[in-house]
Amino acid sequence: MGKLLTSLAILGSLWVLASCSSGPGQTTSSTSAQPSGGLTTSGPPVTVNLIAKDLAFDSKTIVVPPGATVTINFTNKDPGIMHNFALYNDSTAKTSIFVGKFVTGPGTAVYTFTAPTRVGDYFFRCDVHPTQMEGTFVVE
Ligand SMILES: [Cu+2]
Repeated sequence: MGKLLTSLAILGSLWVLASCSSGPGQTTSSTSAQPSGGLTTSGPPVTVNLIAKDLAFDSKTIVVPPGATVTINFTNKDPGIMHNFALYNDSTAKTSIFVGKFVTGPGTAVYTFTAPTRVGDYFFRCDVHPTQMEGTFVVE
């Protein structure tokens, strides 16, 4: 038991080191000395509710802090139609950051991923309807 906890602590430290070393100009303002018991994350947790309805997202813009642990509560309200949430570097959608599983409506999914640590505008869309369902994912 003690051994396991130690391993977890080491893993957590490595994770923090790894996430802090990426990207220049990062302000490490928050010394996240969280009490034990919680998972060590690379950023503050952010929860976003996103609804897909009538082949459209209810949000065109999602804003999160750099490196945030993002949880998207995704709801698909289109019966018999598949949607998802996928995050890409830019609107060419060549480089994916996170691709959520497809959900056939009516249905829900919870997507969790780590936001980019670099401030900027990214691109999200539904991979099933890439021209109809898209938005800007802002890291700031
Ligand atoms: Cu869709």
